[in-house]
Amino acid sequence: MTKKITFKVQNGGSLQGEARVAGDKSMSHRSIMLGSLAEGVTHVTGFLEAEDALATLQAFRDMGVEIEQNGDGCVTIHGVGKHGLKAPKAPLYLGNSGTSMRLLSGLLAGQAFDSVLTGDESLSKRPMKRVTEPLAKMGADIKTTEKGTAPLEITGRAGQLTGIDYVMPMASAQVKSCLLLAGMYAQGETRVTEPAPTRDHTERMLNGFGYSVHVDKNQASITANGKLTAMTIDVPSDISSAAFFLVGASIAENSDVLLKHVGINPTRTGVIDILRLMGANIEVLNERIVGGEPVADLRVISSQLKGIDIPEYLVPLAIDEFPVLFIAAACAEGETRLTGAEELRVKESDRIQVMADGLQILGVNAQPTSDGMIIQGGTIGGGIVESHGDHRIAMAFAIAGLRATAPITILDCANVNTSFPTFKKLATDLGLQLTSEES
Ligand code: SPQ
Repeated sequence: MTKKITFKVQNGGSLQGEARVAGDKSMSHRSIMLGSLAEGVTHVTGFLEAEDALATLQAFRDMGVEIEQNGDGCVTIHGVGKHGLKAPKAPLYLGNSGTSMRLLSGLLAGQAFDSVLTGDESLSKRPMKRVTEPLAKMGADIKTTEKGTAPLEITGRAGQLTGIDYVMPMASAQVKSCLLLAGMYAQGETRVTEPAPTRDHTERMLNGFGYSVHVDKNQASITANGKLTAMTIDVPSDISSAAFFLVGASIAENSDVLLKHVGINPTRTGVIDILRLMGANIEVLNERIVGGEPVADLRVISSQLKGIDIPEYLVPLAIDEFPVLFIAAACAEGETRLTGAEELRVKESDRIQVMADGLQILGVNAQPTSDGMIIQGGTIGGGIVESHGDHRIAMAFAIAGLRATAPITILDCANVNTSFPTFKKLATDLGLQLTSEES
């Protein structure tokens, strides 16, 4: 049986010092996928050795790719080429990772073998029709449960997929990436149009591997003509992990933190924009380009935040940061309103309901709405909150302890290991009074 982890955070304190947070999860997944399909040996540094990205790594090992883990985020992938994957002997288990399942469904739809994708309880509840329906239009054969959830049973349709012109109903990097990966095996052109910009790591990394993806405004297109040539990839720190300390150092008195080597791809920096609109003091230092991705050091100093109406165009650019942004809102002066974020309801948990429930337990006036939340800033009290096995919710409530008036206990925190296994160590090194108990 998997162990239960409970976080206990003492209230108060400040954050000070320097940290390099965990590697970017989105880029780590994609480095394994594309490195496996490349010709030659790809070397990755900064790889996120956490459960989600390791689920992707294991899936490709199960499809015959030799992948060495050399420690400290260094991974060597012996690419098998675009047509070199082998049939897995058993279902591919993808744990908690939506990215693995949705991107792999596109990639595997056009292979010369069948496959089955499974996941844990949370992943098995997440909507998969958003990928299986457009894939079916391309000629894919994927069975889901009646509810449109995993397991996904994929019948390989090598040589039988056809490109489509797809206008996505929601802003989703996973749907976009899924269809681009399927498009690498389809006849003709596959075009994907997004309603708002989402993270573009797939497009950038494919181009880095020498496989052409054409991007024109909000449309990305790809064909089956091309090959991937091995390269080296330096994965920067994940801004979604850095976000916990951007908020923590903003809300805690006497804080001053420098976060090193953080990816600041403009499709990911909504959290900086939102915090700055709230009055945060964040400096972007030493900006540089590393392997086609912008990277910088981020310095953040305590400040009195104020409530805002979060502009809707920033929502997809900060989609994973709302749990901790709700904590920022709870510490701000005045009201913060989030709208246009219904996607938060179908993440690892219903992040609107679960955060509202936890904030209310801590005495915060937080009203969930169908597509967001209205939070009156004020005092955060102590209490026992549920993370519902959602890593970002567990870490967000741990950060809330910095401004709480009494200790906070957070239940069901084992999944912090899916994205940020070094969270507890880095957070305590910077000054958070956090302990954990296993049962
Ligand atoms: O992989 P998973 O479980 O879907 O992870 C999450 C997260 O919070 O870590 C979402 F719950 O991040 C997604 C993100 O929300 C990662 C991602 C990607 O790498 O392409 C894209 C976003 O999802 P979506 O549904 O908006 O495409």
